[in-house]
Amino acid sequence: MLAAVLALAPLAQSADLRATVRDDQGRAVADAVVVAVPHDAAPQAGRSRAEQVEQIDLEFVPHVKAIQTGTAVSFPNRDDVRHHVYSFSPAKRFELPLYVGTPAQRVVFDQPGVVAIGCNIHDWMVGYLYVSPSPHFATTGAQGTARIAGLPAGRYTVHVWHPRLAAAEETTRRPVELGAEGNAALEWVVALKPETRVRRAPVSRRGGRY
Ligand SMILES: [Cu+2]
Repeated sequence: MLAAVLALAPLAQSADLRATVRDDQGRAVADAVVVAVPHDAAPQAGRSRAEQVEQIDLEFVPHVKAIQTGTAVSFPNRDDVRHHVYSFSPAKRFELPLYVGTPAQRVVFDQPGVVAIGCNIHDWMVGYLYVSPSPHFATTGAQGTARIAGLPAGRYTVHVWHPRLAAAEETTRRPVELGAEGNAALEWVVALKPETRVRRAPVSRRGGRY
């Protein structure tokens, strides 16, 4: 009986989830990953499109990137100095020895978790890959907002990660049900640890040793 009624109802095919992340001073938080984990659906196959983390002006671009588990990522060097990209993170240890241009080797991130990446030459270069089993994620921009588009109707747990998150990621969990009402909006206020990046050395972009 109930199933018949549901079958006749105009079901929303998909919804958008809009997320806003602020710190405890009320400032917009950029580079926060927002992940929606469906309660029912089994994880879908990885996104086929190629992903990349560039090195531009001696920084990783983007600083934080979310990918689905199983995604291959390339690390193109857009600078005219050499980089030596590596990670010691348990979710993925890898090393791309000194290179210019785009290394032929793409790195497959086959374990969920956070992978911190660095450069052996430029100590201040730090980036993060957030490897998510769920295909539904987005990263906040300068305004502290992110939009996860095209979520199938259903129940989700949504959580937030940021490199400087003071509390455990689990504390950000929020349940949300997306149904015929369509789009939803969620807001987080998170405490962030102070920035502790290594100070950038005065390296010339041109004529450098590497
Ligand atoms: Cu470098």
